[in-house]
Amino acid sequence: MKDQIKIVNLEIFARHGVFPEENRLGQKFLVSAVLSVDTRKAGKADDLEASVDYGEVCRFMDSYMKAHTYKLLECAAEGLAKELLLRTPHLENVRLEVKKPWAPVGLPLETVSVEISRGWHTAYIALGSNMGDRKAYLDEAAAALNELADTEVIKVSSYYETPPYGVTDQADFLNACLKLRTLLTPEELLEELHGIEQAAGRERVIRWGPRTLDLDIIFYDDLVTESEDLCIPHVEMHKRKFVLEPLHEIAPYKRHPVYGETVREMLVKM
Ligand code: A4P
Ligand code: MG
Repeated sequence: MKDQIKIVNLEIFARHGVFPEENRLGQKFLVSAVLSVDTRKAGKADDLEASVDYGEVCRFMDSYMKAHTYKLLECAAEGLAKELLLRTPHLENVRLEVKKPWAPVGLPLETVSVEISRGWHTAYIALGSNMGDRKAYLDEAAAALNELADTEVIKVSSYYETPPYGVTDQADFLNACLKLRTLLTPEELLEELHGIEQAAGRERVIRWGPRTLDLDIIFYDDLVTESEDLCIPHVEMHKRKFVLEPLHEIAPYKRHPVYGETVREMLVKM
């Protein structure tokens, strides 16, 4: 189990609710948080800087809950979790419960609440371009990903000149991989990738054909998922030197969650 810092039933007077009276008069909310933080360093050095200051977290939760007026507890919890993750160093995950003991239901209940768990995820993205100013497209894609509010680019590989794979009568590609951390779900991340491809003038004409910019999700944590729009890990990644080579530069020992092999092992087999 990860180390946890727990805050139980912080009492906050705020104005969330679907009824106008609730927004006007306000009522009591109780907020609990389980903060996943590696406390080992702080525990050995007795240094607050290496951990999360729960006093600061309490003060922020109090001010956030008071500064906004949402209809739904879901919305208060979602916004609070996101802001906590963005502003609190060392915080990896937060489980938040927002209780409303005076919920105007007209029946004698003890409390109603919404509980959510949110955290940082690590994803690897493959980048490719074989039209126009290829280097500029890759540079701009990395910058655009880093500019997303909930996403931070951590590592970018070198750029590799590669012969076309699949449809071979087209120009050479420039390929790269990057590592990012994000609060986005895989579906939300894919949507952002599509937006960045479109901003680069990407037109979907031929499958595997020439493109200004192609962005694929290779890994998302150790998630294994498939739907009509999204397959993670990327189905073809283990067959593609143009993915494995740059990926190996930034994550040689990352293990494929289905095949069980590291990136290095997959590359050696090519
Ligand atoms: N999709 C499903 N899973 C994913 C995922 N993990 N990441 C869906 C991203 N997208 C995923 O992709 C089609 C649809 O796949 C997406 O809308 C998404 O819903 P696309 O980018 O529109 O079409 P595509 O790129 O033409 O097809 P595909 O199969 O993604 O092609 P690849 O795999 O991207 O290959 N040779 C070299 N040397 N370097 C290259 O970069 N790239 C390709 C394209 C061919 N040959 C190449 C290179
Ligand atoms: Mg693609």
